[in-house]
Parts: sequence; C-alpha cells; structure tokens
Amino acid sequence: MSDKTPTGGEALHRLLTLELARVTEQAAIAAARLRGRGDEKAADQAAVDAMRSALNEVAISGTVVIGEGERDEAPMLFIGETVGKGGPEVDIALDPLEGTTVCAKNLPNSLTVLAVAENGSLLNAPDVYMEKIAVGPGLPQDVVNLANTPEENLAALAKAKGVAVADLTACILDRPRHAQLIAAVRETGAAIRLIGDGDVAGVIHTTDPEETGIDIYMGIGGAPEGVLAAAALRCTGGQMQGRLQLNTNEKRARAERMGIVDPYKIYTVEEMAAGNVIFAATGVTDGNLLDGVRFYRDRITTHTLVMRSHSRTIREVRAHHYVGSSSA
Ligand code: VTB
Repeated sequence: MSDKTPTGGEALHRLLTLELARVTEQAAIAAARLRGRGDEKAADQAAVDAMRSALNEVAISGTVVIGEGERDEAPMLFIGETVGKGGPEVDIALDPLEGTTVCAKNLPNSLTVLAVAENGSLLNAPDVYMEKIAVGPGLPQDVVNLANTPEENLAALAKAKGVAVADLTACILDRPRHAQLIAAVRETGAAIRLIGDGDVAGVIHTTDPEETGIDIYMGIGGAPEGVLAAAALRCTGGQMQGRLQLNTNEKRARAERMGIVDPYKIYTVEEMAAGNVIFAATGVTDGNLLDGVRFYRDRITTHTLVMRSHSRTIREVRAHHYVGSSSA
C-alpha cells in the first residue's frame, strides 16, 4: 500500500464528494424556482427542505454544527440536528441559501453551501457577527492581519502582489456598519465591490482574483458564514482571519457555553476548519464563479464547485438533470 492510499475517513470522504454535490444541487434547484419573486423566506424554506431531504439520503451520521439556528428558532437543520441515513460520523456546516435577499431579487452570487468535516473539527461558532479579512493563495503568510488598519493591510497586499494600491479591489458587504471601513478603503485609492449579501461567495472570490476581479474581502458578516468560508479556503488555499463580535454580556455568555474562552481571539482558517473537509456549493443565481440554475423544457442545469481539502482537488460539475427522470 503506497503512502498515498487513502485510509479510513479519507477514503470515505472521497466517496462522499459527488453525494454532497447532489445535495447542494437539489437545494439550488428548489431555491432557483423561487428566485426573483421578492420572497426571501419562501426561497430559503424551499432550499432548507430540499437540502434536508437530500442530506438524509447520504450514507453519513452527520451532526449539524453550523446550521439554520438554535433548535428553538429553527425547526429544520438546527444546530445539533442529526442527518444522513447512517455511516461515518461527521460534522456538517451548511447554508441552504446563502444570500437570501440577492436570490429574492435575482441578483448575482446566491449559493447553496455545504461543508462536511471530520468530527469535532469545525469551530462551533454562535450566530453572531464576525469580522473577516481574506486574500487568495500564493501570498506571504500573514500578509494581512485583522490587528492592522485597512490602510496597512491594503498597502501590504499591494506590495506583495507588486501592484499599486489603486489596482486592488476590496469586496465589502453594503451595510451602514461599514461606513468607516468603506471611507478608509476609498481614501487609499483602492476600488470597492459592494455586495448586498453573500459573504461566503465574497471570500471565495478572493481565491481567484483573475476570474472575479476581487483581491481582498473585508468587513463584518455572519460568524456561521465565516466558518463555511474557512472550510472552502481549506480546499482552495488562501488566507482568512475571523474575530467574533461579542459585544454584549449575553453574546459572550452564549459563546462561552459553546466553548469559546477568549472573546477577542483572531481565528485562522485552520482554527475555524481543521481536519479533512469537503466543501460543495451550487449557484442559484448567476455569479462570478458559478452560473445559476437554468430551466429548460426537458432538463435543468446546475453548476457546482466541490472540493476536498485532503487532495486539494477542485471540481466544477455541470449537471444536466433530465426532467422526468426518477432522481434529478
Ligand atoms: C452576511 C451574508 C449573509 O448575513 O454574513 C450577512 O453573507 C451578515 O448579516 O448572506 P447582516 O445581513 O445582518 O448584515 C447574510 O446577509 C445572511 O443574512
């Protein structure tokens, strides 16, 4: 047996790759039927239902660690829910519809997202905000750092890339809380791509700046989305840091109950997603990296990214689902 022969969990993970793509495909098709209708809740619910029933067909014993919310606020895919029809014990992080508002408006970059990881290897993040910074692969370690100012980070990134700061584009969520950050970035001369929603896609976009035009992701989004983005970066390379925004006693207590001792800790990618990870995402609406679902007379097409951290294999799956076939 060569050293490269996958063993135990690794081999199982490999077999799961296509299974997980099927799950995000099903959720994307369900959400896409409701895109552009102005009804975020309906699109989200359709994605949740489809993802849950597809997940329950997969041969895993999965525990949702990043999901739709706490058990009392989310009836399905809540944190702690077990999914799958039995098999290896794995942790699951999911967002059945990342970018509900952009989906409801049929704007770019809404995705269905799923990450499966070895038991106990994903940060159990509370549903609070997280400050994030991310850049793509091939740059010096710690070229950017949340402890530095936006000006310092952009200057360091430009230097490492051998370009002027004005040649950089930062992706930032369009929120009032980012007024200062946006002003500071504009002051440096860098361009900003403001997004309405969907910072998992925003972070992933930094991994392929030539394709997406995005060099750096900055700002405050959801902590669960931060863990999902970290799982993706484990497979693509690239750097990210996250710092939970635990600005009330209640949030600090909640985080403590989830095992977080230092409320100010800056997490690296590996600290948010350790161990072997498989990450899958299917486009719901058209985006920079993934096309959205298309409906035709006799078939539906989907575009999925499915990646494995162990081998760093990145697959793009374009699937044609014939309408009328028993499993799309
Ligand atoms: C982001 C974004 C999500 O939440 O994490 C954002 O990626 C942060 O929260 O798509 P606010 O909307 O409160 O700013 C989402 O928009 C999902 O709600």
